[in-house]
Order: sequence, then structure tokens, then C-alpha cells
Amino acid sequence: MSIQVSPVTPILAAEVSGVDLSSALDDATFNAINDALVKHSVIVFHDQDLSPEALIDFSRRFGPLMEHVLKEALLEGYPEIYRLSNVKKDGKPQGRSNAGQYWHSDLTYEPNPSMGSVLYGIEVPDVGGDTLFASTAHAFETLSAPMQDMLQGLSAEHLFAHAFRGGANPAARKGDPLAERPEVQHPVVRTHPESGRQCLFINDGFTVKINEVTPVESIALMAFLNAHMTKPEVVYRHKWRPGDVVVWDNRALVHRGVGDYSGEQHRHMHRTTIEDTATAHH
Ligand SMILES: O=C(O)CCC(=O)C(=O)O
Repeated sequence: MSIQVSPVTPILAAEVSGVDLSSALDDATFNAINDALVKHSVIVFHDQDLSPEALIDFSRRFGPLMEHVLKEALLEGYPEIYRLSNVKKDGKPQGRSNAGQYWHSDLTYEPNPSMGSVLYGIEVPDVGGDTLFASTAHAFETLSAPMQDMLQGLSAEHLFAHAFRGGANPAARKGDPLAERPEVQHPVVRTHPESGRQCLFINDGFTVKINEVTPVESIALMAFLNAHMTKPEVVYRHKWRPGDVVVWDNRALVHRGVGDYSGEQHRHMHRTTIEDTATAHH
């Protein structure tokens, strides 16, 4: 199998071709895929056809899989698969519709956050419903040295419920994730265990505050850093085709969904989330 990697923007994202992800990948092919992920932070595969088992098998090559806290969105029989879906069954969407409409990195509210996620687009809108990505490594590297130095020693509080501030309804859910998931603390700057790059590790969705500064300083600093990370000129915007598989590196970017498509248009996707076993978080 000969694999090709073509960068999509100068900062992040690459298309990877010449690989069928439903086949058993040899180590050389998997290593080339992982190298592309570490280098480009987002990798896109087109025209894939993945059963739940095949999606899980491919995802597990990167590391152990995490079960999402929103249990009603998990695929029956496959708790490793989190469904993003507006397609109704018995009058209810089969997964989370309009998930993640705020900049975030996945599962930063967990004590051990995620190394990466794999999202497989089964049905996608003809127009709209793109996913946006922005590099937190590039963001750190483009700060001034005094700002970088100041951020190095800081930590921040992350909380799942924070993403639902302002009244967004977390929808019917089993259990109570708000109670199940207390706040956790992580460093504001995280060194990527594979690339060695330093990455900003706060996000608009789940980061409540930076601990070592005053509340007013925390609000101002987070607003600045969130805006700096997600400037339009550094964002990769993925327009989905059915059969796309997008793998992203949660250690090195933030991303968000865009719920701009019509409710008549089906958007049905399967996601897995890979645990970061390499970074020391505490
Ligand atoms: O639906 C999307 O485009 C993105 C969803 C998202 O943010 C996620 O799966 O973490």
C-alpha cells in the first residue's frame, strides 16, 4: 500500500490517500499515519467504509479508547462509539445533534484527557455542518517570549458542565454528567509527547479559569488566548463528504462544530476518542 500525505494548509491538516482503513494495517502503514497526525494535527481520509468494529480497530491502534460521559449518545453494543447525529429514531435523534458548537479539545474535563479523536462521516449535509480546527502549538509558538514565559507556570480548571453555561440544554441524558464529573486541573502549556512542541491547553468550552491570576485577569487572559488560537487565518475548515474519516490530535489543537445546516439535512457520524497515556497531567 503506498500512502501519500498532502498538506492542506501551511499550519495544519493533511489529506492522506492510498489507504483503506477497514483493512488490517501493517505497522509501517500505521506508523506513517501516526507520523502524519503528529506533524499535521488533523488528517483526512476520503471514501472510507467502516463498520463499527473496523472504526474501533483502527482507533485502537493509537491507544485505549475512552467512553463518553453522555451515555445516551453511545452506539448500542459499542460503548466506544459516540454518535453525532440528527437522524431521528422513534422521534429522538440517535446521537448528539449540534455537539461541540464551541472551541474545545475533547474530554479536557477528564483527569486524563484525550490524545486524539476519530470522526467518521456516514451521512453529511450537502452544504454546511463543517468542522473547524486550529493549532494550539502554532498558537503558543506565535506568542512573544515574555508571554510564553508567564504562561509556563500556570494551571487551569476544566469542567464538563462549563460548556453548558448560558442555558444550552445538555438534552436528555442518563446519569448526571454534571455530578459525575467534578472539575480537574491541567497545566496551561502542555508539551506534546511525540512532537515535543509546546501547546496551549485551555479552551473556550471546558476551561473555567486560570488559577494563579485574579478572576479579572483570568477572564481577560483567556479571552485573549482563545481569540489568538482561533484567528480566521489559522483555521482549517473541513467540509465533509460522506465516507470521510478525520483524525485529530487533541494534544495540539482545538476544534468546533458549526450547526448551520438545515434540519432536513441528515448528519450522522461515529466518533471514537483515544486516551492520552503519554502525558503526565498532574
Ligand atoms: O460535529 C462536529 O463537526 C464536531 C463535533 C465535535 O466537536 C466533537 O466531536 O468533539
